[in-house]
Amino acid sequence: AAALLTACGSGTVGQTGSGDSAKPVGGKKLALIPGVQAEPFYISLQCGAEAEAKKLGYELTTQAPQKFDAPLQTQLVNALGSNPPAALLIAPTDDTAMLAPIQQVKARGAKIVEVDTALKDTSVAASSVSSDNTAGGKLAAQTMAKLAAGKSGSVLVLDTIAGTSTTAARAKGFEDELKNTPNLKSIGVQFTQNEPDQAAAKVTAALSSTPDLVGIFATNLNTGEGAATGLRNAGKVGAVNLIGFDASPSEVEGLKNGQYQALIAQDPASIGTQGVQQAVADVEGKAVTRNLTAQLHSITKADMDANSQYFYKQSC
Ligand code: T6T
Repeated sequence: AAALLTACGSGTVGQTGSGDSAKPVGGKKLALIPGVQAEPFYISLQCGAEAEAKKLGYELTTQAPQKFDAPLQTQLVNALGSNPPAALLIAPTDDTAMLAPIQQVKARGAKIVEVDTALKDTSVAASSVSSDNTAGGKLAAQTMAKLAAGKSGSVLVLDTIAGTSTTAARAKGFEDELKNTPNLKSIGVQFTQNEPDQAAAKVTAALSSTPDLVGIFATNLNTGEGAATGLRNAGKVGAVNLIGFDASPSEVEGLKNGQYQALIAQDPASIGTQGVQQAVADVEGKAVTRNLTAQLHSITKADMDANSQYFYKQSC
């Protein structure tokens, strides 16, 4: 009930055009169900999706769970009911648990497009649009190696919740690539349940168990925020290199004041735009591309002004 609900009217709600007898399921309605509400990555994605839907003459309605949580997201998917939209754009919060509810919507006739995260079962969605998250993890490892500048030490990886396809791919890409830098050794991937407090506690524990800790890779916004808190509490800001994923206003502020040494920014608006394009193509019986990616950018304090176009939005 507390989910965020916004609609972008196109003036064509429920219509398929005059004289159009073959009305597809859901008319010109699209539904977007992001991973979590009131969060700059998904807000920016929604902004891109809404603008594109409007351009193409579709109505896009967004409902997001209060937390990045499969049971909460399942309720929203189930609430689409027996009259689903023409297409559902969704960021599955769990690569397995979200399979059954999404399949049910598909069985009722809605086209399925994954935005950001994806299901393990690749047969459900017509199209998946995301960052190349494995490449993002690699980019973070290469940036970590550059920042270490030959210094030896240990590195901690903070993941979110097991079953999150995006952050899992980032962590794996990072660990695989780090093997090419023999002076840096990963002490492993730790899960934080996407809670900043848990990320902070993991950092506090790692600092005391691993005196040679020289770097942390935080695989998303909340893990980064928590890691920054952990380093601040221990007086280790700047002494341990922190690389975050995403470019929320608070992360950008953290980059500016030295809490992060680098951010890997995604292009969420482009994921939303491309997601709607694929959904509409599928609804209209046109060719659909199974996998599409959006650009990633490694940003440091030195080049942040030149990269401000990649910073996420709090509202459209
Ligand atoms: O990093 C993004 C998103 O790509 C990921 O799937 C979940 O976390 C974020 O939404 C950031 O909080």
